[in-house]
Amino acid sequence: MARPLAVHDQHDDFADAVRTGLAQPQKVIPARFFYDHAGSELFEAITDLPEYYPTRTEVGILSARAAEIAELVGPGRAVIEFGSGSSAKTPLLLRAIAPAAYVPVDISAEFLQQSAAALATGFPGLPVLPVAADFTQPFRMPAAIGNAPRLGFFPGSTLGNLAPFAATDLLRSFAATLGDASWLLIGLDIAKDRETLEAAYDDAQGVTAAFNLNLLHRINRELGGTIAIEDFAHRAVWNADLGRIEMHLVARRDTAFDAAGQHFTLPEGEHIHTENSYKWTRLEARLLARSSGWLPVADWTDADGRFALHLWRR
Ligand code: AVI
Repeated sequence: MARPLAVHDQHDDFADAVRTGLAQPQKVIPARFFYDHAGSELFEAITDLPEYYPTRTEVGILSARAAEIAELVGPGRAVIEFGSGSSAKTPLLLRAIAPAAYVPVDISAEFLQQSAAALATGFPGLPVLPVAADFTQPFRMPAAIGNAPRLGFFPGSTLGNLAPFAATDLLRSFAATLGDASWLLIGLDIAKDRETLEAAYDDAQGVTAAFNLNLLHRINRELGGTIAIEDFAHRAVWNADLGRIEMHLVARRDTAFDAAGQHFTLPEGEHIHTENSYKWTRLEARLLARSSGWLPVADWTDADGRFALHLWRR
């Protein structure tokens, strides 16, 4: 089960974020709070939806291009995955590139142990060296990887859930953590037509709606919230000017509730902004690399040009 950007997820942090975010003129709750247990399971279900093309498209690109990627990066690399891999993507990469070691990095030690153990059984002889750390901050590599050259792996367009300035900060931090002569393989979703994008974030079965509304359930469960969930509706909209899908929770009628020790009122139509998911053209992705200390080496898309896998180096 993936937990994208599930950092700083302590209770106090959530309470503070709700108190601060709901007091702002444009109400906001950061997307990292989606990923409690229920939210992580809903995200897993999203990745299988017919409308949510990124996951299966990225897997397709990786399986078609794994040999080419292996040829470019060469054997004997330590693969550092930002977020612990549990998807089909990690084994595809590891099988192709003959790595010296695999280092999954995740904030949750428990989650990390489980996914590292599951992966290790499929790769006997490969040193699997999990690191429990917040990968949005520089962290120290396990000494056991020695001088093996490093390849960072950051699939899933997870970078898209960060504002552009935070995305460049994170990519710079990856560069510092991975060091000189390192490479980065990163999956980034591509900007495309409104219809495809909005369907991907507002599916017919309502799984993405449940994922978004789970934030309100989480406030009720964890922060003594009294939110009438049925007073809110899920909305996903493509903001073409900013190149991002936005998710909101919109008040369907005038509503009021207590949460995290405060009282909040929302008139009908007021909305809480819960997620941005940035999408990039090829040129934007290359500029993003250059502005954060990386050199674009190669990139691949699927036949419909929906999703891209980029290979960068220092
Ligand atoms: C985790 N992240 C890359 C997903 C995305 O597409 O932005 C989260 C998501 N939100 C709604 N659907 C999926």
